[in-house]
Amino acid sequence: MLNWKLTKRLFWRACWLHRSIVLIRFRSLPFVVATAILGAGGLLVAGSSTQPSALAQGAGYSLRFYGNGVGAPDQDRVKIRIDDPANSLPGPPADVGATDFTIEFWMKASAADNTAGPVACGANINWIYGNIVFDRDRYSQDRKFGLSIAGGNFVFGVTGDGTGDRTICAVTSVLDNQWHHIAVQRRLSDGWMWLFIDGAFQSGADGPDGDISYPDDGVPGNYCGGPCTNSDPFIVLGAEKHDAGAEYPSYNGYVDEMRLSTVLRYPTNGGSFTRPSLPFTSDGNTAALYHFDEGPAGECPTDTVIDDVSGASGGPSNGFCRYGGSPAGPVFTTDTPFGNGGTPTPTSTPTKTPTPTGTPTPTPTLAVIGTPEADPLSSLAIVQWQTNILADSRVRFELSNDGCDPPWSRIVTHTLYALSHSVVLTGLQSGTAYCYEIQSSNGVSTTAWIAGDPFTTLFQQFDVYLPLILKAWESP
Ligand SMILES: [Ca+2]
Ligand SMILES: [Ca+2]
Ligand SMILES: [Ca+2]
Ligand SMILES: [Ca+2]
Repeated sequence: MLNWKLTKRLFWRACWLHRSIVLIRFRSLPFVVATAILGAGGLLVAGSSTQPSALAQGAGYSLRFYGNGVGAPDQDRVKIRIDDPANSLPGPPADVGATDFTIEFWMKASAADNTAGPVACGANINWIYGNIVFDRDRYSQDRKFGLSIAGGNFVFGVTGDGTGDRTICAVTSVLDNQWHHIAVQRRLSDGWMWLFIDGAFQSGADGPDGDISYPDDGVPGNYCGGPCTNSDPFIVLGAEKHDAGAEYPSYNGYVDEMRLSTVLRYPTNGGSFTRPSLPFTSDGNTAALYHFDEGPAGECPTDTVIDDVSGASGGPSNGFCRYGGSPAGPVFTTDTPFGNGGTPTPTSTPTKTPTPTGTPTPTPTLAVIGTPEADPLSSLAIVQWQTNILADSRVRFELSNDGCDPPWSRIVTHTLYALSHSVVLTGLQSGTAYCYEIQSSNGVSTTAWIAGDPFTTLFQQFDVYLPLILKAWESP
């Protein structure tokens, strides 16, 4: 009798454990799946708007860089001055970072031409190891940021003013030789960063706080065979600005339609938006706007002006070409995202931008669906819940079972955004009742602490399965 009971219990336990393992394996995917769902949702909303009208603007030009980088120092790039080291006057409007900002542009490139391997994102400056597209670095100084492509994915990095570093990584490869819309935005108040590919939300993180604009009284460091006065106080497109070495590769591909804005143009709640289908226009929140339509096709000789047509007060923040390398770049080309008389690129269903200023698609308020549940073992428990939109995960609980009220002695946080949330509580005592509360937050709102169904840990642990579960949980 005892044996039968034990066998039966083991059987159900084994079933439960297998269920957990399967669930966990699937849960390594939900970020991508959720992004796709949200992206599809955004498309549906957009699909209910009007059909795309004939594109008014001519095809124009884009700029093609060749990624010469350190092989052609201070060449094969566009430079936009954002500060004059000789005085302490404010820089032109393209010197964003003292307010919220959005940086967006179109790009097209191949994997064969951009071979930087993937980087680990997190509290680091690893964006400098990708093929650098947009470089607002400062050599060994704070208040800097930039965008590169590492392992096929865009990487956005920010360093605060003594507040640390953060890089976030996209999950959708862009190196397929098709045009893609890239957008990043950063909130001044708390340093939150967001990254979007073709309107689809990729990742977000609580980045370093504070003003990251180029300091008006900034003094370039003496790291560039002399002071970095020819690189630090510029935005550089298409190259690693300092030519610091082959380990910091440069972007080899096309860029068109770049807009810098002093607001957050896109969703801040993990939602997505319909990618623009027309060249950008300027409005009161536009700091700089480059169509790269100067032309004609062919070389962009050194000192050719790249016009900022934003009309922003204090501007224009014009750039200029630095031509050279082998093959020599940059060159103007007629290959543009809205080229061929206005035929949109074939990579997605053409949809009209929600409004000319790119107002984000409306998204719902963050909420927890249903009641959180816990699956206990003897020394750990898996707490699970759902949210209606992507958000992070947090559980607080009491390690010794002295009640269900604050203060709570333990808190576990998962920063990766998800719709299905699972958090493992460890260090529990067997055969003990526990209470816990959960919370999710997405950078725009935070749910209340919500009490989940209490649980009692088991008396017996099944060690043979536990390493599998724990191992599965360790991989994000
Ligand atoms: Ca200055
Ligand atoms: Ca922060
Ligand atoms: Ca400045
Ligand atoms: Ca253009």
